[in-house]
Amino acid sequence: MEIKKAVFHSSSGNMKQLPEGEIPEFAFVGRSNVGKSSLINMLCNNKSLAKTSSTPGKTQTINLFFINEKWYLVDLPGYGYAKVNKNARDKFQSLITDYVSKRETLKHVFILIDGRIPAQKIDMEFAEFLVHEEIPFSFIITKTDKSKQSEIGKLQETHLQWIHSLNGTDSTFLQCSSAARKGKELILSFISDMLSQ
Ligand SMILES: Nc1nc2c(ncn2[C@@H]2O[C@H](COP(=O)(O)OP(=O)(O)OP(=O)(O)O)[C@@H](O)[C@H]2O)c(=O)[nH]1
Ligand SMILES: [Mg+2]
Repeated sequence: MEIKKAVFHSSSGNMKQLPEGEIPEFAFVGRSNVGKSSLINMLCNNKSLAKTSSTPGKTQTINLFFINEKWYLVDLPGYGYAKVNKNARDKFQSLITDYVSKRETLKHVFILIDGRIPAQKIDMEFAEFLVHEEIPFSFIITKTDKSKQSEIGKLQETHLQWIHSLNGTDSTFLQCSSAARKGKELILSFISDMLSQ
């Protein structure tokens, strides 16, 4: 699939502001600074479509981008910067948990994982939350320009084992580098397959 048209649609601070309708949505979630907004820009060939920043916490709302006049790519705020030690669900802002658990047009969640650092408990806890809520998801390892394939392999294996221990199934892992413009075709063909199901 090629993205021929990508247009900013809306920015919502709560669920009520989201558009009604049947248009399918694909969302990017992950810790702040993992590269969610940069990946949207890379996929859409537009450096300034989603706002990015080296300071964590740039995206604060649910941002919808209308792709090829058929589906939405959804940029969410990051999780994991509030260092509270509550139960897993409370660690994620309610805007994110409400969106992923209640949004009926959400087809698939991509959990973005920073390829430069070891597996983080918070990402696994978020995956656990999605398993519990029965929301389909897969992983995208980001910033692969900054790490060795052997390290990425280890990171993937740790997450695979975790998911397997949670629900007895495997999970899909994709990789990308927005800086090196890698992973675009694979991610778009993955979404395209889901759209045609
Ligand atoms: N080296 C490298 N840096 C990247 C890549 N993708 C994003 N970055 C950098 O990482 C920082 C954060 O990127 P964002 O796309 O704003 O991250 P985000 O996940 O949207 O962050 P929040 O909106 O704060 O949750 C920026 O300084 C980007 O330039 C990548 O593939 N490689
Ligand atoms: Mg962002």
